[in-house]
Formats: sequence, C-alpha cells, structure tokens
Amino acid sequence: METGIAQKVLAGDVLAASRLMRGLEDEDANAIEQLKTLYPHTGKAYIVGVTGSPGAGKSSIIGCLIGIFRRRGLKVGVVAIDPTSPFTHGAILGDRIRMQQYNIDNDVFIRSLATRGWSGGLSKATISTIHVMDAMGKDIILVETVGAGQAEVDIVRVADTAIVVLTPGMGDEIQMMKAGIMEIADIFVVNKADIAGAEELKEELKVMISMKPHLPGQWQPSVALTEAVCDRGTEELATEILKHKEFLGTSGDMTEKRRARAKLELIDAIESSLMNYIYRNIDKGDYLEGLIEDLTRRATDPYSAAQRIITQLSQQLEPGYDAVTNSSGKPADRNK
Ligand SMILES: Nc1nc2c(ncn2[C@@H]2O[C@H](COP(=O)(O)OP(=O)(O)O)[C@@H](O)[C@H]2O)c(=O)[nH]1
Ligand SMILES: [Mg+2]
Repeated sequence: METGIAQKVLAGDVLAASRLMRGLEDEDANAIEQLKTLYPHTGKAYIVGVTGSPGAGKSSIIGCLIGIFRRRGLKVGVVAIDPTSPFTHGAILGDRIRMQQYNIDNDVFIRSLATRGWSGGLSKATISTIHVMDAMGKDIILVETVGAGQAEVDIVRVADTAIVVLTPGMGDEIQMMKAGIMEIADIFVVNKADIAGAEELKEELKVMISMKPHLPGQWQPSVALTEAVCDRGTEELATEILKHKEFLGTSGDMTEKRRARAKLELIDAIESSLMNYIYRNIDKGDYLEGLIEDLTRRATDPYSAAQRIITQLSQQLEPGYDAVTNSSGKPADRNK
C-alpha cells in the first residue's frame, strides 16, 4: 500500500478509503501506519449500533435511516458485519440490493466485513473501519451486527446509541435476553409493525423497561415501532437517535462511551499483538498443537500451558520489536 493514503482519506477519497480498509482487515503494516496518522482526526462521528436476529429487518431499517439522515444533511457511513452462517446468505445478498441505491451518493459509504479469525479480530476490524469513515468526515456511522458473539456484543456496547431490533412472534425476546443484549439497548425497535403482535411486544418491552430500577439523570430506553419496508416509523426512530445523542452530550455520558471504546480498542490491540507474536514466533513446529494434544490427554492444564507460553514470550521478546506490525530485526516468516 502506498504511503500518503491517509491524506487522501482525509480529503474524502472513496477509493483510498476502501483500499485502506482492506489493508487494515489484512493487518497490513503500512495500513496500520496510515491509521496512526488518521487517529487524531477521528472521534467526531456518532456511532449507532443496530443489532438483532437475522431477518429482523436491520438492513431495511438502516436503508431507511440512510435516506432520512442524508435529507437532514448528515454524511452517513454503514458497516455491515456479515455472518458467514449459510442461514443468512440470502440476507447478505438482500443487504446489497436494499442498500445499493445509496452507493452512488458520495456522502454514503457502505462497507461489509466478514466474521473471521479469532473473536478479537472482528471488533478490531470494525473499529478500524469506523475510524476510516470517521476520518473521511462521516457524521453518523451505522453498524449492523446480529449480536451473536461476544465481539459483536462488545461493538454494540461501545456504540453511542445501541439499537436492538425485535419482531413480533419470533420468540426473539427470549433469545435476546439470553444473549444479554437487552441490557445494552438504548432504543428498542419493534419492526414489522404490520405483523400481528407488534403492539403487544411494544407494551411488553415498556413494562420490562419500567420494572428495571431507573436512576435519576439516567437514559430510559425507549421503544419505537417501525415498518421498515414502507419506511414507517423510521423518521421517529431517527429523531429518537438524535435525542439520545443530545442526552449523552448534556449528561456527560458521551465521555464515558468514548472511554469505553478507547478501552476496548486498547485491549483488542494488546490481545491481537500478543497473539500475532505467539503465532509468528512461538508457534514454530506446531507448538500450540502440541499443547492442545497435552491438554486433551490431560497431561497438562490450560493455566500451566498458558504460563509456559508467557515464560517463552518473556524470554524471546526483544527490545524494539513491534508486535503490531511484526517489524524489526525479526522477519515475519523467520520460522516458516
Ligand atoms: N412484513 C415486513 N417485512 C419486513 C419489514 N422490514 C423488513 N422486512 C423484510 O424482512 C426480511 C429481512 O429484512 P432485512 O432487513 O434483511 O433483515 P436483517 O437480516 O435484520 O438485516 C426482508 O425480506 C424484508 O423485506 C417490515 O416492517 N414488515
Ligand atoms: Mg442485514
């Protein structure tokens, strides 16, 4: 990747941004350097997490919100996390079709990310993508996830506004409560208002919210009713998102959210740097595989195995070694 790409991104260059995002997904050393340059220019965009079961209507809602926010003069970014599950293959194709009409608009940037690698990789790639969109000057960034794994829950947790989309009659509510995602919703959306049971679900949610202890000065989650295929109730949803944004600004909670995001990002960076180092420099000759064998045979336990890796790590780590980019005296494929 060429240098100076960061400058192009800051100028709003869409192709440069796409290239940088791809580079960051591949953990390209130069892409990470470019992100370092961009970092001081980020932190301005408002992040909205949209989560819910596959088929709940997240993409349809986001499609509506794109239009609404554009009409309100905001530049919009969308990060869609595509689960690799075959069940949602059709939905992924659908997402493209539903959102496609906006791709021509220069002020809307849509990027799909695939879930891959160990769980830490997902939130890292998502946050990197958000940073690039932020640096491009996007005002609002909508992040779609199915909220299935811990990494996805983390992403929604660190969004400025967390939206949980439910639909009537799917047993969604129970699944969501299991996933612990109910706890993090700032706004509940009951989508598919045209289907029987939508009003009832809305009332159920309101009761559930009112039963939770509510401290003064705390945001009380709201419930929006939408029919995304017809763009109904979505204008009110957009207004509610901006109301929450204003609330965060005046209550000081925005600072808290930004801190939580910075913390997640730091921990992700540390975790992936360490794992990179271990994979590249300690895992020579199936070292990890051997440990897994030992564990399976109960010849060791995970704690002692981890301790052995840490001991090796502390003996090997050279001063000046950059585990993030794997650059220094040690070439990446030294042991291959
Ligand atoms: N009846 C009805 N169908 C909807 C509504 N919103 C979305 N859908 C449909 O539900 C399906 C899944 O929508 P999609 O936005 O892809 O859901 P996602 O998987 O959560 O992103 C699609 O066939 C949509 O047309 C709605 O309000 N009412
Ligand atoms: Mg979708």
